[in-house]
Amino acid sequence: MHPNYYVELDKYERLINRKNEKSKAYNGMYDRYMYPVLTNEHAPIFWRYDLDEKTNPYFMERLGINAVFNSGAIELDGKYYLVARVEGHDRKSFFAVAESESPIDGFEFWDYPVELPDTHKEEANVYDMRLTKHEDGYIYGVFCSESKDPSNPDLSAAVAEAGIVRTKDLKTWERLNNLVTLNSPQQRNVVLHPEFVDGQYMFYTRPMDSFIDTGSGGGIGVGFCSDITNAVIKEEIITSKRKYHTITEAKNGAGAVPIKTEKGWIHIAHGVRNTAAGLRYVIYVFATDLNDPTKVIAEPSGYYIAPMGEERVGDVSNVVFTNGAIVTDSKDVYIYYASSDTRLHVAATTLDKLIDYTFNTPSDPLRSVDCVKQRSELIKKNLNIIGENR
Ligand code: M1P
Repeated sequence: MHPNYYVELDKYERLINRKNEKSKAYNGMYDRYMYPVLTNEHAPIFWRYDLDEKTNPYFMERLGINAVFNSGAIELDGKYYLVARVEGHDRKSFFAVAESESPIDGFEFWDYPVELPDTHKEEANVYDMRLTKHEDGYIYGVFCSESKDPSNPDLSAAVAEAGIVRTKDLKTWERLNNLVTLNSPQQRNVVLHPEFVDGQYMFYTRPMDSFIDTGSGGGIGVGFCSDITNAVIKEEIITSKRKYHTITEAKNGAGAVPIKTEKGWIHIAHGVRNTAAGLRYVIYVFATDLNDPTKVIAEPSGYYIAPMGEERVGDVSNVVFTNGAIVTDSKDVYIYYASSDTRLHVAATTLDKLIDYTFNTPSDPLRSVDCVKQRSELIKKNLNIIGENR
């Protein structure tokens, strides 16, 4: 064993054992935590270094980890599990399970990353798994399966599809056929709804004309299929539409698996707009009807989480993105969100607060003049309250 191993191990153990603390930033909607729950430094040393002094005399990192971010999340038997997107120095992403007794800190990766069955030989990259505990008894992982576009000579032309795996224990994964959407050439940010709808599996989709641009894809859609092992969606119905001059103008996409509440399904999704400095990704919330999950019944104005402070900078700056949240039996909600495609954070709230935010925050009036009216009404009401309390 190389002696430097113990130096690095000490740093790693201090990182894993560091207690997280609530950040002082306040908005009443959720608490941010000061430290990321997963970073590239959370990758075990034995994933990165060859510990053998003979073959690695200088104790060099041989297979470095560049980033750990967008993570599916699930609670099983009182423990918290994150299935994170881990990206090597070689740019390829893979999935790895990190486990903790606590939702806010102490996450440690299992010894080995997830070894997906190699059934899709054209696939070059996989990322952003959403974990759905489905009422059929399986835990499904739906993720982006990315391949080189064989019909386009451009070296960076790629095709994004939704890959599907299922498991009961996060250890053994059965790979199913990739989702087929007959009317959309590409898909990313696909999420499986946890319940059957009229006896069918329901997916949230995000139709796209090409790898980056949604183009004619109008927003987050839903589609149905009866056979999950050979999932084919014939028709997508667009539910949360992209809108001009809002946080979703350029793109949006489903995030965490929707949360069932007595008032509706709450979705924690992402919206993208273009700026002179490039795309800006924020997290937003909307709700759909319990009896008709294709119908949006509430959509608070603007963003729920935007990149803040150090979160603003990373490999893809000005991005926050979520693909996992956990609701505990005591109705606490933990939202795992990544910043700038680099590291993973947690924000904590309660189901009551999330419901209040979703159903009592005003919606976007879409025009400055109406936004001023909306704000002036709030100011007037508040000035009266302040006056009464003088
Ligand atoms: O780089 C920001 C995000 O970009 C993609 O999201 P979307 O498909 O909405 O553009 C995803 O690749 C995601 O992984 C990434 O965080």
